[in-house]
Amino acid sequence: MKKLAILTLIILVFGCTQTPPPEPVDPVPAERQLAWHEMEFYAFAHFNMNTFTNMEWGYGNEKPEQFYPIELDCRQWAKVCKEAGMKGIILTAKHHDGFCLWPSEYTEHSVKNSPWKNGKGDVLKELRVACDEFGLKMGVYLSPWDRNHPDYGKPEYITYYRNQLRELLSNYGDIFEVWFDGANGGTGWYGGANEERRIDNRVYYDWQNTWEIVRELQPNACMFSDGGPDVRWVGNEQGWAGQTNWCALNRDDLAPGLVDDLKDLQQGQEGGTHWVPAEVDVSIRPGWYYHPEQDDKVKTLQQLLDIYYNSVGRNANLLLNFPVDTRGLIHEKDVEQVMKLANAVKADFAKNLAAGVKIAASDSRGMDFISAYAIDGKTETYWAPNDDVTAVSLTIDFRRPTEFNRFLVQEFIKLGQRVQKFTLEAFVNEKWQEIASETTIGYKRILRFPNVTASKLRFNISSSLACPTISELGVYLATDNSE
Ligand code: FUL
Repeated sequence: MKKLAILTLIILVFGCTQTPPPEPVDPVPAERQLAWHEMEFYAFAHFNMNTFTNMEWGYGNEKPEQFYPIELDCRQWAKVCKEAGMKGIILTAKHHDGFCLWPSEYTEHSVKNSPWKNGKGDVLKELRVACDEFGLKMGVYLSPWDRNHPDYGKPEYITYYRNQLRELLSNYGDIFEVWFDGANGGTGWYGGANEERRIDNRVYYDWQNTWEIVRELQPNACMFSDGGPDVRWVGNEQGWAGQTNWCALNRDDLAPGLVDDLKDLQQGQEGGTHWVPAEVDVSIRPGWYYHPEQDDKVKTLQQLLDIYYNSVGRNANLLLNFPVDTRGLIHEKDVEQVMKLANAVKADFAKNLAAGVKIAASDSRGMDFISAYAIDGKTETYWAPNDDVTAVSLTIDFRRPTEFNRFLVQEFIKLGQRVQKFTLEAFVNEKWQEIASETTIGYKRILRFPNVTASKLRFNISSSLACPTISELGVYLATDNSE
């Protein structure tokens, strides 16, 4: 009875003094972007005319008859991606050479005039069925540059491009991402003109109105380009995001194919106007397209792990490309390597040593934001200190010497990205030792460092745009030993 009275009193006291959540720090992500962040790791499939001509950029004068995969199996792609822990596949529906993997009604330069399935095939449709079977999301790459089309460079081509976009976004179910490439204009076949055509990126595509089509037909899709509007290129194709990486970007200063300072893409812009997170696109082989001579150049496990930690571990999503081969399959060697990566990542994060331990915060804003929420395995709950507290720490007490070499931390990004600087300290031989000093966090940050054995770990946020909001913390002992 007495216990019940005390409990009621506690509930009353805390109930009356309930603290509201922190105010958001703008910019904040849209719902479609929040869903995108959670995908983390998904596949690019470069498969198209170039696969059969052994090219990276076809000129545009290729013949539909050259497209002839004998064992094309989108089910195999989807199975591999699913088993590798990927959440979706983005396919090159049309690359710069203009050949279409679906029977577009606006051109003859498509699968409908190829010998594949006697012109009755549709790769987009097959991919849709395969993605549905394996519970994967599907995305499309529709190259703005088209070296085949006679009207490229003229206003008529924009109508053509938009018609194709409408086809892709109307006939193949839910699309999670639309990829607008930055490579634009130059020499090409252009219906036989064989010339160089330059366009002004800023005005030619009238992007605002092209983007409207995506919003109208697929309101949940994120649009990728050098400068967003929803997801930005990371400024390199080697597989890394900046160690400092803000989701904020002064988006209106950028346009596809027109970026002056790649650093802005690698690191984002603190205080930028819009939420435009980075996506790291990189191929598992040197080329984007399949070249048999690269069969022995598939990235090693160590290279792939570095890519994973330098993308997913640095507040970016990882879009890993498979150059689908001439049979129409993801090559055995690529499958082998991506599975090595998947197994290593799984092993690295098999056991969160911070789950269920004692955790204490130097400040907390109340019952709904206690430090235990940072280690409850749920990203919807978070720890936050009081409003004006921007330097604050969380101490994890393992109660016994514990060995670890990875630290994972996530901000509750619904309220914006806030943390500007943080350090990690380990309590070793009765003394605090700094083991890392870093800048941003964002959706997810993972640190790799040499093995440390400590009884406590202190996570210090030393500066933040407003009080920090931390949704998850993880401490792990990875076996791969990469740093
Ligand atoms: C680049 C393109 O030019 C490459 O061919 C490839 O598609 C890559 C993903 O984007 O800009």
